[in-house]
Amino acid sequence: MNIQQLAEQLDSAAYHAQEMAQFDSEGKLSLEEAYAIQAASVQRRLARGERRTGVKMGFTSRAKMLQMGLNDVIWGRLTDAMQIEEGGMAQSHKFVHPRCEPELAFILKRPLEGNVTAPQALAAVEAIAPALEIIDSRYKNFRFSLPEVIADNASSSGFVIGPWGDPRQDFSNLGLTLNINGRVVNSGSTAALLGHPLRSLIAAARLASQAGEPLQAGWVVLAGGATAAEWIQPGDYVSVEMESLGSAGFHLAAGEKHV
Ligand code: OOG
Ligand code: MG
Repeated sequence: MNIQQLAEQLDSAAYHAQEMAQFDSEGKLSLEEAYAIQAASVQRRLARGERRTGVKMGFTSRAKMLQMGLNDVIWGRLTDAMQIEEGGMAQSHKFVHPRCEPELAFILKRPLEGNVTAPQALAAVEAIAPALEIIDSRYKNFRFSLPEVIADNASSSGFVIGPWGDPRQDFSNLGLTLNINGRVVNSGSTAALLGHPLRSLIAAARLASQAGEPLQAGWVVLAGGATAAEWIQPGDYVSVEMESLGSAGFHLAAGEKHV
């Protein structure tokens, strides 16, 4: 299988919300090859008219590394079609087996390229917000090796962003909860994200630049799940509550799968 063929398979699995078999469960592909597959699959989304809007970071917390059994920070590409309006409705037929996790989002007012310092990163941030990511691995049983999850655009599927807040406040250790139907299912802190969420943004700037796609003004960066992810079901209302920044939520609608 070559890179284009795998990209097409993954893109089609995501488009039709149909699971596919793992193709490299032993993790033999190089990370370069895996990111090349990711880039080619996202290229297909752009060719259908989606617009690139940012980057998501993965495995930036211990909770997520432990849950998925992988220890390397990864990243994926976000498009406008993945964003769900705050308080809005996500269509369940668009997902294979969705999970949700609480995140912190950055939006940039300036490009951020290469190896940057924490003050440089912060100076490029327009605002921060509580966010939710819906991850949906295209692989059967949500199981994958490191190259496989990278090729699958780091399970990117959907995200919701809450109210934008002032980044000139201490957001290093904000308490947060993930709630399903009003019940707290997970709790944690933004400190879970590499010790400080800004480190996740710094890593995003470096990794995106290495890929030749440096972070742009106006782009969103999702800093990674601060707690383990939880399965979500049609009919659920899912929300994140973050100390001082507020909350964000969405409904997962019931619906038939399209094939
Ligand atoms: C991979 C994506 C990881 C995060 O925030 O850590 C991720 C996965 O867990 O399926 O989005
Ligand atoms: Mg995530």
